[in-house]
Amino acid sequence: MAIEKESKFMEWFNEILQTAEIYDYRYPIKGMGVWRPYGFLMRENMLKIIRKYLNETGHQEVLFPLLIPETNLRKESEHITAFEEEVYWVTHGGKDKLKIKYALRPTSETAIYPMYALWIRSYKDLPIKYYQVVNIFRYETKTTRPLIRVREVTTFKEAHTVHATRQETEEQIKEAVQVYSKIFDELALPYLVLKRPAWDKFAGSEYSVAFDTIMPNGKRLQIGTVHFLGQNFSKVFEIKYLKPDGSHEYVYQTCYGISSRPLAAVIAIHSDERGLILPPSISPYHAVIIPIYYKEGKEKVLGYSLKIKNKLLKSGFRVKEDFREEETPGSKFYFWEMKGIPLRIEVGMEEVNNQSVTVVRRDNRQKVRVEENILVTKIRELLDKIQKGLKEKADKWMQEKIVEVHDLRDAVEKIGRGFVVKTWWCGEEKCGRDIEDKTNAKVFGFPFPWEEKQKETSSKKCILCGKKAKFNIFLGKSY
Ligand code: P5A
Ligand code: ZN
Repeated sequence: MAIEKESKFMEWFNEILQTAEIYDYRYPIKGMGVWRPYGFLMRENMLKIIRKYLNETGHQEVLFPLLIPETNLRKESEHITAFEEEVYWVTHGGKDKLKIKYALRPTSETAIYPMYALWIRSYKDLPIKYYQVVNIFRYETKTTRPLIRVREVTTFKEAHTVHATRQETEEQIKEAVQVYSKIFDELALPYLVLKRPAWDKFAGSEYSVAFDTIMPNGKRLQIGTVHFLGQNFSKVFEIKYLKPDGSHEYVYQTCYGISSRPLAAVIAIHSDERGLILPPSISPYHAVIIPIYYKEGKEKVLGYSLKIKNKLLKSGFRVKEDFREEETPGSKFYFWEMKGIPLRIEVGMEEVNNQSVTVVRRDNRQKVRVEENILVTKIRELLDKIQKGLKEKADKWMQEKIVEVHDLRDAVEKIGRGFVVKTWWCGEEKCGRDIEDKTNAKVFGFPFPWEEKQKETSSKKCILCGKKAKFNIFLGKSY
């Protein structure tokens, strides 16, 4: 790649999306882009991982309409106040002006909850753990960026759960955090799990927990959020249930969501100067087979390449062969390295004669000769190593991006140099907001769950007012 990733991150990012043919952002509506086949496969693989972890914890998939009547969207006041400026409205059906205009869902609470009110009658109907995978629309006012801040989020995975008690709902938050942790681990992403400060919670929630990662330029990217809604929505949508004792109570709710952002983070964090490095978990192909031959060996080399391919396909690997005649092996190496395929399998006459292949890792470019009789085991082992190696490297990288500071000037200086700072805060909202103003940065929040992580705080002081600290916070620039 011609552009340097850390210093000119956004340019680098735009270039890689184009060159690797992932997502084309030149669609003639701002904030909307096109998934190309290669990106589509990455998106599919990510979706499979998310569905796997949601399904195995008892979440069930549903599908609601795209349009929400204005009257419903307006019911929860905090929610509509926050989303008002971001809603796309459908005002006409053909030539007819609609009596009640419809919103293109900016998120689906107000689409789903009126139906929950119809479905939920008694405690026997609870809990409900539904999710859907849909596109949502937000007329974002901040600078839009491909995959990171779009106006059409094309693969929004949103879960909406309903519970009988506050206690059970708190447990659900923990389950969601666990599920999301597993998902991001499998994407080999480094992340912080933080409870957001009150002034930055999801509109309509009691509190929000967010997963944050750090991009190569030092900016925080929120890659997923989990919200405790309490009874805020159930009270306005009249979602009540009959308790075993015969009385009625409003239900408690949570919701949580993931967009295309984790994919942006995967692309950004693991790649190097040669292009993408994809974790095997979401790479469109685990391995690409490249034949190397001169005129005489062609048939034998191609035949053996196909044999290897079929063997790997049968064992469940995603494999592609590149038999293009018009390209040299060298240019194919270069091409698939840029595309980030974890393993390159080279097959030449020597390999044919020795019933073996040569395998090259994308992450560290190590080359090994692998006998055909142990091919499947060896490929699995190499992919595991790459997967784990990427996660470890990324975790370490992120830790190095976080530095501890104890005074405001130091914080400003470190943030200016592309770091995220770890510091302490008294817990007063006014103080927190002043910290944001004075550092021209955002308070990301404090570690979740808080109770288990506050030991080291007792001896610390608030970075602004100097009073006894209550929270260890993270602070930095943000998308
Ligand atoms: C949770 C799911 C919600 O909308 N309702 C249903 C809740 N939460 S959220 O925080 O507003 O969004 C969830 C995640 O989506 C990402 N995200 C976006 N990604 C790309 N472009 C956007 N315009 C955009 N808006 C939100 C964030 O990662 C967020 O965590
Ligand atoms: Zn303070």
